[in-house]
Amino acid sequence: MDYKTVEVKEDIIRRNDSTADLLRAELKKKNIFFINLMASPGSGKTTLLLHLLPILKKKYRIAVMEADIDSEVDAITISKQLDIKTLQIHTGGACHLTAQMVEDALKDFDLSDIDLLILENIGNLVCPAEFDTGANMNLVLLSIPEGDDKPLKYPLMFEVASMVVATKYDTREVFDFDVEKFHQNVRKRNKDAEIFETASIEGYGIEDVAKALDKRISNYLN
Ligand SMILES: Nc1nc2c(ncn2[C@@H]2O[C@H](COP(=O)(O)OP(=O)(O)OP(=O)(O)O)[C@@H](O)[C@H]2O)c(=O)[nH]1
Ligand SMILES: [Mg+2]
Repeated sequence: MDYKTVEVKEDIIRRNDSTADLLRAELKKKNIFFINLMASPGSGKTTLLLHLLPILKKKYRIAVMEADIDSEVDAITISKQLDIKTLQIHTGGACHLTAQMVEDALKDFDLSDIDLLILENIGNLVCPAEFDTGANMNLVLLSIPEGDDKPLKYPLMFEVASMVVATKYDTREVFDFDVEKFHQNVRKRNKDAEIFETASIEGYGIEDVAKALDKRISNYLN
């Protein structure tokens, strides 16, 4: 049979990059700092936000976009517990968000009184890393139960990170997590990313993450 194969991935990613650049410029005009939060399913993204945002909320007006394949669970949790403006995005099966999907979602969102926009991306350690969402930084989490070797096995996620935060630090002994090895493995993928350890429920390390984020946000905003 006669057939043809067409490589489309590179073009999709190139087009996404230019949409992301335009979106970043639009948000800059509105004086909004945009954080893309990425990690595996159940790694503690929402729980970290629940403990981190009350600190950042003292200084910044925050909105959260929750991206999931389905359900409103995380959006309801954030808006109820933190009284923060929240938007739920459904991808209908897709395992990542493109910049276009973010831009489309933001059309229905009033950003006029917002300084800080946070996207909790779909729980996935692979696909979301491939797509620039238009964010100013990628905040990547790795939960202790996943293991200290994950930066070696899922390189791109750790390469695109500005900050890497280990979560569920309270479980490190049960899961035999080697913190030094974790740092070394992140460094193999990324020379510059700031690295933190947190246990959200106990509040461990949260102030340090908030301080580091505050520095980046305040440097960016007018
Ligand atoms: N022991 C411990 N458990 C935690 C910690 N942070 C989160 N968890 C638990 O981990 C589970 C998943 O947490 P979520 O915050 O829902 O994780 P998520 O990454 O937002 O999950 P998805 O949005 O479904 O991908 C919950 O049962 C949390 O209570 C922590 O610091 N320590
Ligand atoms: Mg969540």
